[in-house]
Amino acid sequence: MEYFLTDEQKMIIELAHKIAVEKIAPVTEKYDESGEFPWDIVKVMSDADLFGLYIPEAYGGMGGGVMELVIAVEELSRICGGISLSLAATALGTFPILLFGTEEQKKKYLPPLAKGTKLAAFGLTEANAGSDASGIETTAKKDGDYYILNGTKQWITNGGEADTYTIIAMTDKKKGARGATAFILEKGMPGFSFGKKENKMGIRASATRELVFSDCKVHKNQILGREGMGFIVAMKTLDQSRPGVAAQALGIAQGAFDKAIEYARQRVQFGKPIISFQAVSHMLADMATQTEAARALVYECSRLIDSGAKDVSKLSAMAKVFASDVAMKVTIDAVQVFGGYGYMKEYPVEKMMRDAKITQIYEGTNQIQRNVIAQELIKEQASKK
Ligand code: COS
Repeated sequence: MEYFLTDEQKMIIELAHKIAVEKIAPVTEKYDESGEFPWDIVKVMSDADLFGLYIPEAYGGMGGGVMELVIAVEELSRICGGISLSLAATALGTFPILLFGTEEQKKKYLPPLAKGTKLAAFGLTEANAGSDASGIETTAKKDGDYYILNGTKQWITNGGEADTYTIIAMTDKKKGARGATAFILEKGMPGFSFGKKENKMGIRASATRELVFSDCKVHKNQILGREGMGFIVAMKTLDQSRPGVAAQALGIAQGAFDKAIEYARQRVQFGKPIISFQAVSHMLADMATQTEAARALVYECSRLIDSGAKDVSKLSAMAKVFASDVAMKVTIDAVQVFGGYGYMKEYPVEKMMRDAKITQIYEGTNQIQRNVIAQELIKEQASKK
């Protein structure tokens, strides 16, 4: 399909493709097995300026937007949805600073994130607060010009590897969602430590850890936005970052389809390549159609965000829910096309199926995305009366 990409965007895709094929493909299995963090590939991506794609030039970035980020994440995810996450999760941790940071905060934190010499992470989720994000229990108690943070964040992508963290904590529990505040924290601050690295089903090249705050003293200058604005910071951040998850899912789907069609052309049964059987070719037709539809939605949503549109929650949730459901379906079907071989670790599609699953869960489960979409539809109807 023709998406009227600019020459610059086509170059980003070419560059990300080259990195994915030449640098990432040879090591995906290694990192999937070991679960180590792929710092060598992060270095390659940072040397190619991929970390700066969506960050303004004034802060050391390339001056693009969500669309530039999304096409790079998609291309990298075609080969490895775990390694590409070092970039997408850094964007998730960077958006709050881009959206709500003061000039001083932006000047301090964005340049190393744009260069990829430092990574970022976003700390909202807790053991008892996943979908119910306003139920967080981490507290930030005011103490003069400082806040004292106590609590534990769970399942934080890039946790322990990142240097810069946006953390949402309760400054006034009584106020519910309006009592949360967002802070920028740095690795190495006294009272800020990390829990064990999680052993996951998929995206195993990505680091997921707890963040533990034990009387961690943070200056009020580290607040993003204002005290009490943390929930809005989180929600606006997720509106911007969900297309990144969608792009990761889209890339995984495309990668699985690429492998499945190649295999279906080569695999001979009953004297013919299996692609010549309608049962298989119709599966491939559906996989290609669904992936293309996901791409159209993800690109449209990214462009809407980049146009400066204020209300992007609905489309952002639609892109995330659709692309991730497509990724799950397409990767399951890719395993099916491969048959018994698809179930074996020597072939790439079982990893893609494991990697796809998380895209239906994180940055808001797909059930929550449907709630967001439904809420927006109700609002639209009400405004028509
Ligand atoms: N932009 C701006 N404001 C928003 C917003 C958005 N996208 N979404 C909600 N808000 C505002 C609401 O307008 C409301 O403001 P008021 O207090 O002024 O009325 C406030 O935030 C609270 O919203 P709401 O009442 O809808 O909050 P709920 O506690 O019911 O939660 C959901 C809403 C479920 C949508 C939210 O908790 C959520 O997104 N959960 C999933 C969290 C998630 O994605 N976790 C993954 C973590 S990152 S890997």
